[in-house]
Amino acid sequence: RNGIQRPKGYTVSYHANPEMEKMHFGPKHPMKPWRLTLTNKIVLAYGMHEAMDLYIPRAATSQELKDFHREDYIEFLQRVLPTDNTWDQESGQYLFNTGDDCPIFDGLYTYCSLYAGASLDAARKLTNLQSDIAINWSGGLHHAKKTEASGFCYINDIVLAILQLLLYHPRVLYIDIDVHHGDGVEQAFWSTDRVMTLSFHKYNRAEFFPGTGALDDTGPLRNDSPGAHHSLNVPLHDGIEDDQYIKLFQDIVRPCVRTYQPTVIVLQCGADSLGGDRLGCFNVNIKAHGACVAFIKKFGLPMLVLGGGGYTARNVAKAWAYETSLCIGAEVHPNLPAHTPYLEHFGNEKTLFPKLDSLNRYENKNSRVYLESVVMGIMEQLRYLQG
Ligand code: TV1
Ligand code: CA
Ligand code: ZN
Repeated sequence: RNGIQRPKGYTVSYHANPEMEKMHFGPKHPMKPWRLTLTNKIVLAYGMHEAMDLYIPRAATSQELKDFHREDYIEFLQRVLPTDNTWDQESGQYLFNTGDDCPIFDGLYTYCSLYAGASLDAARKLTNLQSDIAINWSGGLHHAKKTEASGFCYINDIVLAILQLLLYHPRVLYIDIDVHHGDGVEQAFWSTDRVMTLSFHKYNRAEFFPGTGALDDTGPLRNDSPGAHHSLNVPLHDGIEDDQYIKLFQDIVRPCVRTYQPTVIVLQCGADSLGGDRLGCFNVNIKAHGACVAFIKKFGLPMLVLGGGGYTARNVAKAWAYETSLCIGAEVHPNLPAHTPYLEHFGNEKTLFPKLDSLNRYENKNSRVYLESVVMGIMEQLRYLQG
């Protein structure tokens, strides 16, 4: 069907639980789990399922969630109801940082345990050697902390998955192309040299969430701490363009892999770094976003591919479907198959690669000189690791 064949010589697994997709954060909230339905419909319409092992993952157990999160926080998530009063008089705050960004909605705990379960299953497929590339578009929720929710994230499935990988792998490279800084993952592995975190993001301390991830935030300051120089950040301004983004990504990732020599790579593919995203501010097109996935794949290391942000659902779905095709090494027709469900949702853009229209472009504030200085800053950090 559609000429989509299993990749030769390696296995790709795809972890998706349709139960997740029905969840609602609330009417005005930008996070729409429904974008996962749209993604899966495109993946299936192209026949990509023929080329992968499909799994409907189980929910993570509360015990598994406690491998990273504190017990009282997990118990809160398990118990709390949308009708509960979660305002704490003493601190003058909502409990565990829930509220506008991280509302308590119906099925919240199910939602959390499903996306975390999917990332754990995906990580275990890699450590079992049952797959070489494992995909979970419902995961990648990089802001969640040990004891609190943050930025639409409750459970940090990435941290849980990396903890699994660390049982078998000496060095994990985590790469994050979400437009926001991957602060929760960075913080969790701040003091170890067994995980290198690398986030590309829009940075503006005062005006853009979460306000961390400056070029000189690189790990503990004490040079004798193992984690020193193992947190890398690529702070960017509005409007970065395709060719700049691809070159920057390659110029930074290549030396990171050469220097750190990871045995597995975790890639968070947040699609809010695409042009036209409701919360983003870059001018990156789907092909360029996908070029990052294709570039990582070429290293031939086991790879965990996760979702993340992405708030213009039709673009998120196209990007993640295209990136699925890159993982299986299939060429797909640039027009969405005529039998794709919800095709009407894509209006008159039936192509996988819509052109970013000029109304949605941000003025490019990233000069060539600025980007060169960022690459130099990263190279400087890597020099500390060469011993
Ligand atoms: C309810 C309804 C919540 C409408 C939140 C945008 C909303 C935002 C909403 C929103 C919104 C943020 C902050 C301010 C913290 C707050 C999945 C007190 C139109 C990984 C998370 C961004 C990004 C959080 C998550 C950010 C991810 N932006 N409308 N909230 N301060 N929060 O700035 O990295 O993509 O915007
Ligand atoms: Ca990022
Ligand atoms: Zn984001």
